[in-house]
Amino acid sequence: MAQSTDLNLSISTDTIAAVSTPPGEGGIGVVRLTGPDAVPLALRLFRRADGTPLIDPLPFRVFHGHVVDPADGHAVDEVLLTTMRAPRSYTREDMAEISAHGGPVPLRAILALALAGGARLAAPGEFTQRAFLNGRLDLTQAEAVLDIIRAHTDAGLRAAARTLDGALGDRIRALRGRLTALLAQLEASIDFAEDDLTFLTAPEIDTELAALAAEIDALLASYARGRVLREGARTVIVGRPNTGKSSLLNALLGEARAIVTDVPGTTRDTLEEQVELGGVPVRLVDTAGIHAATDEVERLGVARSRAALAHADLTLLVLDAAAPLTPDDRDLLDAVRDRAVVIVLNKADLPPVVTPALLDTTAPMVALSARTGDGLPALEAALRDLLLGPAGAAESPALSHLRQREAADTAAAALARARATLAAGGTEELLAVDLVDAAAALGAITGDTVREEVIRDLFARFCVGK
Ligand SMILES: Nc1nc2c(ncn2[C@@H]2O[C@H](COP(=O)(O)OP(=O)(O)OP(=O)(O)O)[C@@H](O)[C@H]2O)c(=O)[nH]1
Ligand SMILES: [Mg+2]
Repeated sequence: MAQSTDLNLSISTDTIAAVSTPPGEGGIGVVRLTGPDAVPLALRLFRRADGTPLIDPLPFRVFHGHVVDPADGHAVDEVLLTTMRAPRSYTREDMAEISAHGGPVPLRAILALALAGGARLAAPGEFTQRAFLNGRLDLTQAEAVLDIIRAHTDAGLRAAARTLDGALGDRIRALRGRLTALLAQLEASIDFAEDDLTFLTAPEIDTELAALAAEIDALLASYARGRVLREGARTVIVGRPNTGKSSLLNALLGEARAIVTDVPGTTRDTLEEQVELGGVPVRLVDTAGIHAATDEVERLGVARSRAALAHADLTLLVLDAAAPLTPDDRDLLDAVRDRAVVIVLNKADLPPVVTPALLDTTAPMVALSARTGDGLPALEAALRDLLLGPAGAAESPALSHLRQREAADTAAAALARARATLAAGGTEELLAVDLVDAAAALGAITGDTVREEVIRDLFARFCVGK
């Protein structure tokens, strides 16, 4: 559970209301209220099924009845009302939730009555912002709420759920705690320098700094995985003409999306589709075969293929394993040498001509047949390993937002400065400055030491009602 923040943010204590379910039609829709007047306000709008008002309801119970317009006593909709008492609610304030029929008109009418009754319309993300300001969630958990709502795949959902559970925040706070302990030691050695006491030696301090730096590096390395799970990986299929790129796209999609013919140069423009491969959300891009093009349309297509290649998180280089390598194949093998790439030896249903031994590369290779589907699971496994790291790593908490990575970068830089200061025989005071910077940067990730604008920007990305 998150610690309460030591920020001096102005906590608004008025009562706010919003429709918390998405616009459009649904079986139910929810109007949510939070703040000191949330429960009495909801009660003023509510009549039980037998027509009597509800007075002093038991919290955490659901009541059946109607929302009525206090002005004329007319029933607006048949609803369920739930009341919650602080601090045992999402915001840690008193809350009321009115579950009505999920149409825009009844929900708007109920919201209008709540606003007329004294509530203010909630700003985007204001419910979650209150949960943060009241210490129920840290910033990594607030961001995980968004990641859960926007998850593309089950694996992405699991990662976000672990962060919401506090796994990332706990790890950051543990690191920050170690920095604080080190600082306390340094301060003691500054204060009691004249006494004959022994404190940590420079090598001991450096060992701890190196260990902390390694942990932060591991967190930084987790960002690639966290981002891919959250946003998906842009995966570009390249190769010379006719190797079966479009056939591979179709096989991975499970539908005949791209035109496939035996004429080289069939695909003339890039084509993008979203799929899930091995639990990873993937944006697949099919491209025109790369070669020395002769006509103008082909030349433009090839230029687009090269541009797509430049912006790929991952490349699938498709070779025709049933035909000898051509100079175009060799050029492409060179072009992808330093990239995250899987070499696909396609047309494995035909007698092999190109074998792994012939290719001078350390990249992972998968032999498959886009025509029969043989070998596709091996390609999914190779993709998953490249994007998420070896199995198991996916279970440890990962940074998933650029904001978090930038703060971790700042912390890593401060630690590197601290180690340089130590190596140069700098004073404890100088060392302490760097350690304070590193601790503050880590605190920014969880929201313990973050600036008010950052918090405002972050919650502005939420919708109203969250
Ligand atoms: N036997 C066999 N033929 C395949 C396989 N994959 C693709 N082909 C054939 O290879 C030819 C070219 O396939 P495409 O998928 O259009 O190849 P491409 O790389 O997209 O070609 P361009 O768009 O022209 O660059 C077609 O005749 C396919 O049927 C495979 O696994 N086995
Ligand atoms: Mg094609």
